[in-house]
Amino acid sequence: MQGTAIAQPNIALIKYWGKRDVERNLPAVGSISITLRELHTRMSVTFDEVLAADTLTVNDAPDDRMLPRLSACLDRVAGKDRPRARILSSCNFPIAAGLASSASSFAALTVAVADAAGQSLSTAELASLAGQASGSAARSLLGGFVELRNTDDDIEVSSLCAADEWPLMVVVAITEAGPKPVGSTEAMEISRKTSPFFSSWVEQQEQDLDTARAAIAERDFQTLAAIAEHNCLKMHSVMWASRPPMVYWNAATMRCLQTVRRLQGQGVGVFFTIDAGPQIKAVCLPEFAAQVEAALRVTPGVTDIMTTGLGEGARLEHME
Ligand code: 2P0
Repeated sequence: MQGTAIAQPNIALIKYWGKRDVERNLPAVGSISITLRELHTRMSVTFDEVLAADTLTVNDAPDDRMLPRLSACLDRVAGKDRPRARILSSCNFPIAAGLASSASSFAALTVAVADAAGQSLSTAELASLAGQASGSAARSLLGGFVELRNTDDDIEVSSLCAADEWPLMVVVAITEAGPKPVGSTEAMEISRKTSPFFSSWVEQQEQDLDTARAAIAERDFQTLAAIAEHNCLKMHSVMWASRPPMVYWNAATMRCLQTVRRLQGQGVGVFFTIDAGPQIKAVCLPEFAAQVEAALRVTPGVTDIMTTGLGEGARLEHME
């Protein structure tokens, strides 16, 4: 009746933006991500027949905001007539600020609730369930480089390369820790319905996935850097051209981007990516991590820095 799991967020190098089926939360496009190591979310689920309703505690404080989405995830895994549950969540990084907190939360929750319900599910089953809760969550089930593909009527995830087979580093520059103005779920629908670039975005995605997949197989950093930056800027162009426009960047985001460009000009192996928030993620070869971190730390507007390697997928944590 109890399960605890831990999962790390992932950062997409080839992005998921847009849905082909809103009801089932199926993505319009495939995506490729890296799972991080140092940032994590722990989710603990305890079913209790005595409880009248699900409860949620986030970082030791009662917090109902995410409860409807978490309860729906519990229903999908354990059935609607399940006992109510006490959910404890802890997270060591800012929530809902474009750092993929929903990915690690729903990956950990799906694994934890399956265990609490006494179910032994395959990665395919977990991916389908986690993906219905949050599209990017299915990718956090696996470690290292992960591809999410659309199948005929669902999604599937696979590992392209383990974390230790290409140990890239990621420097996350925080420019604003507050929650984002428009959540990704709503923003994606606005883009699909209004952006004149949305159809080209979807059409070109297979080509970007092919390029990135081959670059990862060959450990070709420059090719991966070029396609990841291109794909990221295309996604933001889709958002900027939406009505209303969605601009997640702030002035410091742009300054960080210029810092990365300057480093690249000096021969540093680094590239940027930006999600639905103002933070910059600078992905780099391990030998340049200290230099990238130092340069971003002194970039005006950067309030915090987190440097992390690549990590493993979601897993159960057994209590002593
Ligand atoms: C990604 N993002 O691939 C992209 C890039 C944000 C920008 O996946 O609606 O929170 O819950 O399926 O997973 C954020 O979207 O969206 C996301 P839902 P999710 O990482």
